[in-house]
Amino acid sequence: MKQFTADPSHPRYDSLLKRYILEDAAEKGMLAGSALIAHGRGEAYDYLIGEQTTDVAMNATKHALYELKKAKNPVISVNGNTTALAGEELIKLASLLDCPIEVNIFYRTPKRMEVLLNHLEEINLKYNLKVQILGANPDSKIPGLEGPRAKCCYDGIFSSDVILVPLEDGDRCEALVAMGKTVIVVDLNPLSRSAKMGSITIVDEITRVAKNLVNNFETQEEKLDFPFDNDSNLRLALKHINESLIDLSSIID
Ligand code: PTJ
Repeated sequence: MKQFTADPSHPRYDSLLKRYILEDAAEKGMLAGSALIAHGRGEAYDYLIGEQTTDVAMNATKHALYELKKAKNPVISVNGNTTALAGEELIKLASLLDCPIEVNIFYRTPKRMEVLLNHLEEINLKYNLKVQILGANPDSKIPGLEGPRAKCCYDGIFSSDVILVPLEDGDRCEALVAMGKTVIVVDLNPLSRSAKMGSITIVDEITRVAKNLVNNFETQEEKLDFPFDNDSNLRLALKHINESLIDLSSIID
């Protein structure tokens, strides 16, 4: 893999770095064939959002943290893109929550599973953490789904009451909600089916979200408005995009 040579002063440095990380992950066999297309769609929304964590997203993040901390059996489900972009921070979060991480991918092949599981175990070793990494031996099924994407672990996703599922697909999100779980979605597209199906949708980029969850873990003040209303959360996210577009159009004169 070629070296990443962009200068940190480059205005698109963060975006270039994420692309590089994903290219590298693709070479290692971690990603689905359509992973870069999915990332590109996310990038387009992030551009409209302003490549920042909005107040709306931070509020959803704090609600998510509240639910994860009070859960009996929380779990973090990761796919290829999420593992590549935010594996380190999510392992740290799992360690703080004392919960497992489960590799649960849409386009499941034994080879991809092996590479992703090894990648996460290496992060455990690097930080001297002991997070349980599940996914190698699925022994349960998500009811209502067919095919390999339904496979999951009883001690992880199946028994969880609160699940963090970044970049999830709509069907599986719906099936997890139908199991009675609190489903925390991370998706830059507030119009996606998962965004609409989730219990709490964080409309933000996964690397920023993972950092915010870890950084707010100890310090979070519990001044939150309950109950969390995901429909109004999504409406506010769309309002932010609408307002940014109006601001952006005013500079093209
Ligand atoms: O690793 P696998 O096999 O589980 O496959 C993972 C992908 C992402 C390829 C698969 O789940 C997929 O095709 O997803 P979709 O249906 O394209 O949805 C991905 C959603 O994530 C889109 O709505 C994007 O806007 C959003 N997204 C992409 N990158 C990011 C993101 N949201 C937050 N942070 C990102 N970095």
